[in-house]
Amino acid sequence: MGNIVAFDLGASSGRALLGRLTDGRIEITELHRFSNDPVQVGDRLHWDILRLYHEIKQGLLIAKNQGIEVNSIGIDSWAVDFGFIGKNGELVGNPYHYRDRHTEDIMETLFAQIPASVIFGRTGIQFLQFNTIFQLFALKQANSPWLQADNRFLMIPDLLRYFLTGEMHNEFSNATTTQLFNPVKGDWDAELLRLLDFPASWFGDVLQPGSQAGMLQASVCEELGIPSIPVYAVAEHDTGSAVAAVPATDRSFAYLSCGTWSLMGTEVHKPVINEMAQKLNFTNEGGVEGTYRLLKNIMGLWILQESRRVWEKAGKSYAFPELVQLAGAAQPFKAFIDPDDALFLAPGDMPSRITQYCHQTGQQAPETVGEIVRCILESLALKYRYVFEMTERLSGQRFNGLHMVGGGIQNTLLCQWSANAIGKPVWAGPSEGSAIGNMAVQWIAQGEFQDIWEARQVIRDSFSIITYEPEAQDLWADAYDQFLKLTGMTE
Ligand code: LFR
Repeated sequence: MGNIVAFDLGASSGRALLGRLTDGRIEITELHRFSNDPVQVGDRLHWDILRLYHEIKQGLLIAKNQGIEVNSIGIDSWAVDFGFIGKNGELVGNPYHYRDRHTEDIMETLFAQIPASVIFGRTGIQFLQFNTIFQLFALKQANSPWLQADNRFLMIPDLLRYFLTGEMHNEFSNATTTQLFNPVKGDWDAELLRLLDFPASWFGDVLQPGSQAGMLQASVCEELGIPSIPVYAVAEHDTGSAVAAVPATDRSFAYLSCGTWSLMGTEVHKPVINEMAQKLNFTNEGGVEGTYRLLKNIMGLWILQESRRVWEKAGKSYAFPELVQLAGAAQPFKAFIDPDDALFLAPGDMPSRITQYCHQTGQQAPETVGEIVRCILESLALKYRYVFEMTERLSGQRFNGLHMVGGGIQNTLLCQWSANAIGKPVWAGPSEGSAIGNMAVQWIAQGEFQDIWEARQVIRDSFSIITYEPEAQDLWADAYDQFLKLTGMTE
């Protein structure tokens, strides 16, 4: 069977995975893995988009040098970020990182102009200060030279696809995360664009996942010495690809895509846009085959990743398994944080911010590395319970367990504690969820699978899924009460 390649770009690393279908099973092989290092320039934080493009080409070269004939490729990445292409076809400026501080405090300024309820009502997207709508608004307020009416707006995978193919398209799953797309109309929201004074000419046609979005252009083929191949628009928002790969059997299922972010929710066929969804700040992000992800962002392993970076800078390097081991040995339930407190969004010294949070909430702060990691992981698991129950309430469903996908499932302690916290089984796997979902959409487009449900069946048969049964439920139920009290969350 043909070979396809999924490029999956995460906030700290990217990979090129080769996918093959043999005897009804998916086999994946890593061709290339590279770091994705955000670059701070003065006060601003950027993505190194040209480096990412270089690494994508490296991935194609590696395949060629291994004698692999690639039939098609797809790219997925984090959402919301973008660049502009100028009239001369060139990139205008270096895309900003969504954790850049330029959108701090911007939400209220925008709401004074357009009420939050209008924006939510037209888009169904949760409010996060880094959503594209707020980034563009901040750029406009700063008179950014990017915002010429004849420039074209492309999101990160759109940009990379454009460099490869020379064609400019916006992909659907990512477009919905801008908070400028109207899921009911199925197009950019003309009224919001008018209210914001954003030219409609920035935004192009929106391709559904599974559409062919061009072929490798001649200059790329010449440079790499490879034949031209199709480039597919997949679910280019990595969370969209991850959820496409959830190996559920039940059509009503809850998932947690676990990585730098923890994205928890369920799949729905119609966006849920009502007062409760806005109050609980749930989102409706576009997915594959007309589905939507009714979900909520939880800060995720970011807090741990940043803590590790701080310890490393201080000369103490820890591997993740070592951190998990230290957490396992530390005293349970010593302190709790709300991982989604605004304190934890921007890069920085998380251990100090955890101390600050604990002091503000009258708790004794964790001190040792093990205690700090334990505090982060326990608080995440408890926050999962909170959001799991909200998802049930909002969607009117009861779930009999939780599917966890993504690199975070290598943290077995977190998987076990998640099961303990929600009091239901966790089914963990596959860990390369986004890349596999990216492949699934390419295979559906090529007629290898009939639809996403057939793909999910094959994913279930191809990868090992580990079940974690809940343990120590009474202790975790008590901890949950304390967590709610100390973090000020109400049910
Ligand atoms: C996860 C993710 C989330 C999105 C965040 C920022 O990688 O794509 O879904 O909210 O990154 O783009």
